[in-house]
Amino acid sequence: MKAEKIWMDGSFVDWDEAKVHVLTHALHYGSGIFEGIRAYKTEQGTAIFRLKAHVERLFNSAKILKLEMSYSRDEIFQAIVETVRVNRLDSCYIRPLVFRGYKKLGLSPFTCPVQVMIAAWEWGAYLGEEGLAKGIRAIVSSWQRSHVNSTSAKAKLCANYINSIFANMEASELGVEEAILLDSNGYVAEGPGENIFWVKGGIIYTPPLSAVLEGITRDSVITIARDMGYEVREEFVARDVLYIADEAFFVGTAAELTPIREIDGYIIGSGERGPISTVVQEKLFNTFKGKEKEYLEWLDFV
Ligand code: PPE
Repeated sequence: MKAEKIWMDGSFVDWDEAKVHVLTHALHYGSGIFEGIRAYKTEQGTAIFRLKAHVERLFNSAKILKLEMSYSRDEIFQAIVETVRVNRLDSCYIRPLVFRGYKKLGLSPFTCPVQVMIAAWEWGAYLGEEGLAKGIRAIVSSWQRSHVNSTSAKAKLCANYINSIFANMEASELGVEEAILLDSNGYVAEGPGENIFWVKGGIIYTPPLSAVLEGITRDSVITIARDMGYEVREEFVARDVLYIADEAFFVGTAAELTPIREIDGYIIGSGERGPISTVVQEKLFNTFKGKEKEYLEWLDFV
């Protein structure tokens, strides 16, 4: 994973020179927020998917963590576009990060400067090409999502991802590709870096937005599925509902739409990518590539 330049605090620096001090506040306490965005190669050139929504969420996350941004939404939007352009990337993943830098250690963050960086690089299928086509295996993690009074799920906080990392390590040590986390009430919440959907009797379900990140892919999938005529419901359910679902899938910027074929050893549906997952995935992937006219407004061309 490498590209040429990284945008750091207002200017481009060489990839290998984008460095911070070891006493950076965020390195010790996770006091940062980030975004994950993808750009895709389309017939009309490289396009960034739902950039406005990602910039909006970045600013909301910054507000929740009280990180004063010295750039406007428009400046960050332009800097992200420029980062893709200067690196001459077509399909890529983009990672903006806003964090407390180095000045004085100790929990109180306010004396530490707010730093901003934007990197972009080529990143293929998050859970493997085969996973996109055939589905992956998952477990329900013994780690649960943090209670809404323990952290903010609305903010894409660096520190939140420790919870995700525990779940990820557990899944990989058990030999499956991904974990599913329950919320503090025991209901299905999301993956470590994905929202989750399942299908039962032709209806598509996903958990409500409470302890889960308000995913932009989640929103896109709900919109696309409803436009296709499917009913989409938001419901709190226990893990056993997943075991008897007809289909299940993860969605996220990195994971795109990845079917889940097995959960805790239970085969989901027919054990392969289900029919509704297949058509929604196809529509979503065509949308990314600018092939769906009705969703062209979601693309910003580089
Ligand atoms: N939940 C979580 C916890 C999450 O981190 C993501 C994105 C989502 C849901 C889906 O949100 P959206 O990308 O807006 O559809 N996870 C990012 C980081 C993954 C990583 O490994 O790093 C991502 O997909 O970019």
